[in-house]
Amino acid sequence: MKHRTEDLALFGGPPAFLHNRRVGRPNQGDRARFLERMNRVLDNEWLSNMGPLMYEFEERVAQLVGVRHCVSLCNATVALQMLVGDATTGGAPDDEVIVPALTFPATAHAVRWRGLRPVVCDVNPVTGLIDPDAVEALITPRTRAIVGVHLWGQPCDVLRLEKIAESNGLRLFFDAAPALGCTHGDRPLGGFGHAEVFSFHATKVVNAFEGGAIVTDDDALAARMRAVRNFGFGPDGLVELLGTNGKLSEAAAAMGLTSLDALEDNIAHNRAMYEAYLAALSGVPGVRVLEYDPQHRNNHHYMMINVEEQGAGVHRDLLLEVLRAENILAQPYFRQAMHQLRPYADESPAPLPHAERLCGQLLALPTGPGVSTTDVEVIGDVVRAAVALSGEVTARRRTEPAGATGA
Ligand code: T4K
Repeated sequence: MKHRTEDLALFGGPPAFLHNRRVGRPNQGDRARFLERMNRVLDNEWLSNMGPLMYEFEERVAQLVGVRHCVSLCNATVALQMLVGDATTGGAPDDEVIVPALTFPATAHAVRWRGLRPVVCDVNPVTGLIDPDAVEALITPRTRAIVGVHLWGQPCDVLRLEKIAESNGLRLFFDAAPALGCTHGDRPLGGFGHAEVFSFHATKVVNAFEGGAIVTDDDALAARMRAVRNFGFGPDGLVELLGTNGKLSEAAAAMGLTSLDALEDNIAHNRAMYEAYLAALSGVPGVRVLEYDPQHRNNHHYMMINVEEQGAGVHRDLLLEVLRAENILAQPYFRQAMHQLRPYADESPAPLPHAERLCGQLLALPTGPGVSTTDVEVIGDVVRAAVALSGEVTARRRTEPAGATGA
């Protein structure tokens, strides 16, 4: 336990870890299985363009989620672009798509990338999920679609959003990038709205180096998405739609399958780390582990805390600095709300107070296979020390410029 500011690595003390503990360390699964799959890929001499491993990956994901179709893609951003484009075919450039303010920039960018207007919506002050009342208030005759985000694997208010979309004749998609293996009640996320999108980025609970998928029960939508991902080629080999190149390579599918094999073990490990963090951070003033509705299953891939400066005495960003100096590579997800991002700053001048506040308070702590319960105890001790010494830490950071301490 660090008792004085001098003990903190930020002020010259020895770091808590020699090798970093970080958010987003890839879940690679069994390396021998991956190499065996890669050997098959190389032996097949079929590296991309709808190969056998890609189809196997799609089948496995569709089965896991309980939907008829999984259209695998090169990443989730392209998946969102494809869905938004499909929802607004034949529309006008000022067509609107409602997106939450608290998400990764990809959600809003996908809308703008298709030349449409993302209308940014405030979120629930506790969960950070898109607020259905705020969604309703933003619907105009130009609204074409709503994109909810299952932030940190928590389900959006899917049933309410489905009703809102249906009664207003809107398309409803869910950005489920962080939410594979999560549920709403007993139903896996992936089966709600018109379609949902998963990310299989290196940092996600299932990693395919880079990858994504659209999952849906809509046969016609799935057929269009299969064409769009392949330059618009239809089953007869003729271009029938405006397409892109969104294909998932065989190497990505090999990693995706191997990582998928380990999904349940990873979720069990993450849950154990989550419980360990609850204990390690219990009673630290101003620091709260985000708690989830027990009716739904979370994959606990993101280990989120809320740092309230007033109670903790230290701002989230300074706590982040303290942790990073200790080789604890936490991540401030997210630093800015969507309407604060430069490309959108002119469009939605109204403040969105809940999202803005959460952007200054949320922090993702390391979890996943590279983190043990002992590590969690050490991380908990550093957080506890930073809060206990907050007055001095804040004062020293103000007077001692970065670098002067060797940090
Ligand atoms: N919608 C939502 C809600 C999303 O969260 C995301 C992606 C998307 C859509 C778009 O999905 P994709 O188009 O990417 O499929 C990371 C990921 O790049 C991004 O995919 C993810 N969300 C986001 C939440 O996290 P950064 O900017 O934080 O990445 P970076 O490079 O800072 O790395 C994060 C941590 O992961 C670090 O601690 C380092 C570690 N890391 C990273 C990589 C790439 C590794 O240990 N190994 C690695 O290979 O965005």
